Amino acid sequence: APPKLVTVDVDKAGVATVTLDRPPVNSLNTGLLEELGVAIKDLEANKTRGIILTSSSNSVFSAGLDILEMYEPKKQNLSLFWTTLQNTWLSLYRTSIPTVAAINGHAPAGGCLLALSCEYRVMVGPKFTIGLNETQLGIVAPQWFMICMKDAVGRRQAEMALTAGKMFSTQEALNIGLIDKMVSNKEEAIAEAQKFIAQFAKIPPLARRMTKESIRQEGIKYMEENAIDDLKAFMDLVVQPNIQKGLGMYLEAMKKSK
Ligand code: CO8
Repeated sequence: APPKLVTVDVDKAGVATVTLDRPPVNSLNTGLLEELGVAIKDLEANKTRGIILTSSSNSVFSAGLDILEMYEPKKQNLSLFWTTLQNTWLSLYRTSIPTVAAINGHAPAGGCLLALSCEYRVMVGPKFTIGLNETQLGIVAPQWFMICMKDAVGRRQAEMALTAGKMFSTQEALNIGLIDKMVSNKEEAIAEAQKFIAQFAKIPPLARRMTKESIRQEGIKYMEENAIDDLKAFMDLVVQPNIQKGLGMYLEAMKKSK
């Protein structure tokens, strides 16, 4: 059997720790995204009390989308990749289960998106960075990435963050509300996540679920209504020669920086 890229561990309180486990950097390929989506659906079926999303690495939460899925792709694979990302994102963003990201390493681009899709973010500081850095790569974050950033920090901070493609230090992220809490290690991050989830024990679950669904309706509706157009835009953009060239150079630069 292929290695599991996502592991799920449910504690006695019924809270699941979902760990991204695709060394070295948890880059999000179709396989990992598929497994994450299935894990969320399974946890929903099992009436899990909470989801804590974290990483098996001690320096990277997730390096974002796997650039190898986008570089010189086969059309069919590219379409499956993006559709899987859309579906898994929507599952995470709208799940009735309380969600917390325990961000125990760098979280650029798609890594930041996963964290932003949770209800609460605890990040290990001070040396890690987080942000939607797409413009730095010469690509444009899709609108639903932007909605997630706006959800967390408001339109103005989101505009400044995204146009510059800024990667925030943990302290800077805390200052603008991109993360909710800074801690000094993973254990503390998990403990804070558990505390956040525990508060919902006293909240009627149906009211909680409907409130979450309602307050997140912009993002949910956006995906429900635009998934096909969003897929088409991605497919058209990614195969453009200048984008391909940029991705190739980026891969090369990452190799040379060793
Ligand atoms: N995809 C594929 N491979 C990657 C990625 C990635 N995103 N990130 C790192 N790798 C690879 C490296 O090439 C390297 O490979 P090898 O071992 O073969 O040389 C290996 O992973 C380890 O990487 P590093 O040596 O860089 O590891 P460090 O621990 O030093 O650094 C970081 C970790 C900070 C995560 C660093 O790797 C990094 O900054 N990575 C790039 C992150 C990034 O910019 N991601 C953006 C992806 S794009 C995206 O998520 C959203 C795009 C949406 C719109 C698309 C429209 C076209």
